[in-house]
Amino acid sequence: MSLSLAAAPPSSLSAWVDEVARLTRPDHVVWCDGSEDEQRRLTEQAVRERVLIPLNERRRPGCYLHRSHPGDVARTENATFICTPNRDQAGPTNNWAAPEETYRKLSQWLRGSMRGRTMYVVPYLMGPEASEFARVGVELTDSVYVALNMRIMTRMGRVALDALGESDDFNRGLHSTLDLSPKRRLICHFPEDNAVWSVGSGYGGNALLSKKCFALRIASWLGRREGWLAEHMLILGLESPRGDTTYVAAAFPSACGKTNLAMLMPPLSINGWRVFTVGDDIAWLRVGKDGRLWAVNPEAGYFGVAPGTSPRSNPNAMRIVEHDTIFTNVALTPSGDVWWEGIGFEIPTGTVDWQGRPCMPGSGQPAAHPNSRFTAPMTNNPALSPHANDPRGVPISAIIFGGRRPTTIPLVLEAFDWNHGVYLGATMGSETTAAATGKVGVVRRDPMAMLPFCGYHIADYFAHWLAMGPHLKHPPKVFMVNWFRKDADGTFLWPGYGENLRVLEWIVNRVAGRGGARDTPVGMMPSESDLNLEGLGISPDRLRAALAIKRDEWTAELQSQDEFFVRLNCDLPREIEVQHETLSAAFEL
Ligand code: OXD
Ligand code: MN
Repeated sequence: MSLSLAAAPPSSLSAWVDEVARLTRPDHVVWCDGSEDEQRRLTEQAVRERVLIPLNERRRPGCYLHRSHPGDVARTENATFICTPNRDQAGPTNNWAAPEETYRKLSQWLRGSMRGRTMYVVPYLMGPEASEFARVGVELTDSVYVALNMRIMTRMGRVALDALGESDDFNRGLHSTLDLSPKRRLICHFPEDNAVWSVGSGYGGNALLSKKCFALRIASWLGRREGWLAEHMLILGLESPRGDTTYVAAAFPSACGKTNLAMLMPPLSINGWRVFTVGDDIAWLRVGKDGRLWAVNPEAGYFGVAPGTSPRSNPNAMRIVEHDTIFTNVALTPSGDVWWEGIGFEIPTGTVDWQGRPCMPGSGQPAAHPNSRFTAPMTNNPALSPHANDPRGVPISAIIFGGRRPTTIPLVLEAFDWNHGVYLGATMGSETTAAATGKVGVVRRDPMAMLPFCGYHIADYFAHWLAMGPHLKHPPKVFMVNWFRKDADGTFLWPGYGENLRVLEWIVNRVAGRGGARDTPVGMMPSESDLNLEGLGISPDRLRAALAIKRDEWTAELQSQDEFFVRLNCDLPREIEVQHETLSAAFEL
């Protein structure tokens, strides 16, 4: 075993690295320092080993394509476990396994698993340097693809070891791809040990342990213990024509355009507004000394879904992926460029699909995998917020919950108060797509978009949200939005994309105490005249339909919420029940 040390780690870190190396038996152990020189060396090695395919250097400088194992293309929720001393701590929405037994089983799988391989020691910092929010993680991985992605997604290397100093307070992440067999694939979280062991998958959400595993599942546990929140939220700054900026955090389940909203480009018809991205996926939130809620994006890069990304849907993302980007499972054109469904131009003749096979247009097989991705540094973003690296974070004035709902949920509504806002988040849902379930139009409840990411009992999670309220002297206002309501013909009522800024403008006005609203049983809502509709050309009928509250739809909604609560089979906080009862009474149910 050869060892190259770029920095002096604390002895507890070295001892743990040695212990894992004794178990997994790598030929080499490489400590990553995060330098450009190291990135060049690892990239060259990945190209030699055919893990990365270089793209056309003129068209996409510094860009590479990775093709994953065809059976390893997405997060595997059924193989994801929370390992707490007792099952109840994980709650009814998580898979649970006993910690000791799981360590024993995985240790057997891992024995000698890195023979003939290199083990990369990847220290990383989540959150800006010198920030109260920041936490250190160290991932030990036998995948050079993971090491290179981690360098984009986090502040990786020396900076993390410096932040760690002599402390042994860091997330211990152990990752081995084994033979990528789904039969030996497990992603196990040990919240009490601040540890994650992930085996048998090289896919982002399973293998980049900083992201869903540490920054959401483990961090949500730490947040509950320490009085803060780790959320599946984008953060954006909205600069008004007057020059003041309002920061908003927003939670949406997958496939609801979260990255697009985080990078929204104001339409030409709305003058003077600018949107800045702080984060596109994860927010860590704390109560500041001033009684406001402050947030950082713990990540340093974007792991975005490629299909559907186009100059129309997300012009900033198209600029972001022009250089220094790793693409995973997209199609490759004959000129060495990338292509995916919905990119906005025809597929070039001779393109090969995500598995390297000739594309057969008309075969029904997509050229890019539907979950193909780009990994790009946030510094590529032309709309990056100047506060993305601010150790203090940004003050959040509004929290937005949203989902894909063809009926029922209006374009926008505002919660009456914090507790009502928590109820809106707790009852969030989104329509599943045919691709995901085989069934269209089924609403999957996804509280705060955290169903797959909450590292502990979901009822305790609601209680934690409610308990944050009294600590917030100036709580953010809470909103619910729905860009996806349809008419009877199945056509979207609201144009979406950049036009969503009109809804954000109303939200900013409400936060500033300016915008008008009327009370309805479900929350406060704008009238037509409260929204800036200049240059939009939406008919009054369609707008009315987008804002409508229909009793029959809400009767079904409340019943579906009831079914969800029953399925949770747990002690919901009384306050959530009170909100539900109040709403039912308002509809005289
Ligand atoms: C993601 C997800 O990859 O939510 O961000 O699945
Ligand atoms: Mn996500």
